[in-house]
Amino acid sequence: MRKEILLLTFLSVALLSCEECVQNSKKANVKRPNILFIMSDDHAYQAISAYNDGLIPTPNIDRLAKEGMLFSNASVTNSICAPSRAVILTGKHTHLNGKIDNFMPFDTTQVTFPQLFQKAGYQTAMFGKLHFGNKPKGVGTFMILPGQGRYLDPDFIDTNGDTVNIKGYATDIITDLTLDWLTKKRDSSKPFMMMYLHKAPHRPWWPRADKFKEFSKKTFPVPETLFDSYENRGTAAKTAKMNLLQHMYYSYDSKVRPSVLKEMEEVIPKIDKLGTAWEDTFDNRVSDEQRSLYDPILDAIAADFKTNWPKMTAKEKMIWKYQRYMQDYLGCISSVDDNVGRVLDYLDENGLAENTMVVYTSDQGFFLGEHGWFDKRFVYNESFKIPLLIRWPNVITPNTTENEMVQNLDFAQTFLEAAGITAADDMQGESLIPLLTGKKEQWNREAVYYHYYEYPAEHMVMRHYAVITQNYKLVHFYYDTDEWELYDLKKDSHEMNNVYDNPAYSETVKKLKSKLRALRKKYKDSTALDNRFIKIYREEGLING
Ligand code: SGN
Ligand code: CA
Repeated sequence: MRKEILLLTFLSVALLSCEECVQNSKKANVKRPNILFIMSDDHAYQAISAYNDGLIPTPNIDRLAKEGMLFSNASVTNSICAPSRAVILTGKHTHLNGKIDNFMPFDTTQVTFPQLFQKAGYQTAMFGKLHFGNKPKGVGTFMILPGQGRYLDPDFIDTNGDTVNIKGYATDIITDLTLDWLTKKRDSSKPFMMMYLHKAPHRPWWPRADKFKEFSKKTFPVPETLFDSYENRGTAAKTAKMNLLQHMYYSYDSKVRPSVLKEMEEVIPKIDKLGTAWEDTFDNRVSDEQRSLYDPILDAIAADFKTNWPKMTAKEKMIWKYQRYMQDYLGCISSVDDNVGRVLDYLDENGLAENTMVVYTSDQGFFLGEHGWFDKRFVYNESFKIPLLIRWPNVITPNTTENEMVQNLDFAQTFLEAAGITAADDMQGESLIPLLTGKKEQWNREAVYYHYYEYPAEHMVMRHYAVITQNYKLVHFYYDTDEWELYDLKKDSHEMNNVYDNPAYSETVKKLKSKLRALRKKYKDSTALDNRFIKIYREEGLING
């Protein structure tokens, strides 16, 4: 197989510069693989049955694990949406591609991997959520959601820059667009690189009406750390604003109608001041027909809330919010899984499965009640780790699990090598091809690097960078604090005990600090850069003080 890949590499490098070679390769019938990159927004690995069978069956996504490889230790370099997407596209850490957070502009002079695919003769397309810029480079056809996008009757921006409104449910529509392109626009004489990018299951977690009904009747197991009181941790965990009980909105998130909250003003803490959010994401978006499907479930939630909420203990309230959260979040995922199934079936039925590398991942992890939280941002496992499943028939041994530490930073170089295209010199990841092809001896990564910036901002997760190995996680929180945390991952898998100050770990701290310094140097990150970004934040008025 390695030989074939080398051959592909040789041919494709030649393809970049030589039209004659294009003809020759056609004659030689060398088939470069198609790449189908499927990414959902905020899909926690805990909510994929191939990773955890306790929350929801995802038989279609699981097919990729059965027929390919599941990565148990895949992670992001910065657990937030647009930065993750910029890392994936450029193969560079956020401090180099400029997209350190959801606000900072992406440096559009950066080379992205779709540009390299397009140059090498691939047909490229993108459907769904990108979350920054409305004109992705190197993408022949696209229909992307503006910004975060909507679940119901969403708008899309097309390749001409026009805004098009499409009636229906976002997850279904994004799939329809993908299948329509594969059926009608695909040029079968060329390989394709398709990015199929779901908005679901991002907040505010609106499932399609039938799934809303189905999932609102379910009860889910409560995570062990739901009632975390953040002892033995530093300031960051204590001050983050993403606790289900304290920071989740009753209407916007838990779907209690605003009118009900108004009636109950005396018993509800005033955290539901989200302006017109309910109207913008639901009330003003649904047709009368859709509303009639949602109404009975909203009525049932309202009745339950009115009767029971005032009588509940704090613990019961937390569990109520958790169940409502899981019902909607997992209802959204159920649609994602169905639709992934539609696309996989299409590949099968049209003879495309064999020569297509299919990747399923998420732009970051997500807390599903662990530590009492929703959202992400922290380097703690649920937010740092991502699902990653890759199927590539005849290359990857089916039903294999890979435990090596890999990152979204590695995707660009992996896809490029699979297609035999030379990566840009300054890409910072490593191709996963040795792991996919069973050549583990060519892989020797001992640690990965993480850096989160978006603070002060929504959810108030402090700035931090970290080094992560298979056994330990050393984290430095900075900016308006200077605190270190160390987790012994083998003994403390839930990351509940910061052992940084425990003398038994002083040698470990020393070694990890030296690793961290080396990684910051290797990836060209530095305190000078940290300060530069803080200065820009201040100048742009994003930070007060
Ligand atoms: C929105 C959400 C946040 C979420 C960010 C970033 N709030 O602002 O809860 O952390 O997106 O998410 S909402 O009230 O607008 O729903 S990201 O995945 O796009 O980075
Ligand atoms: Ca996201």
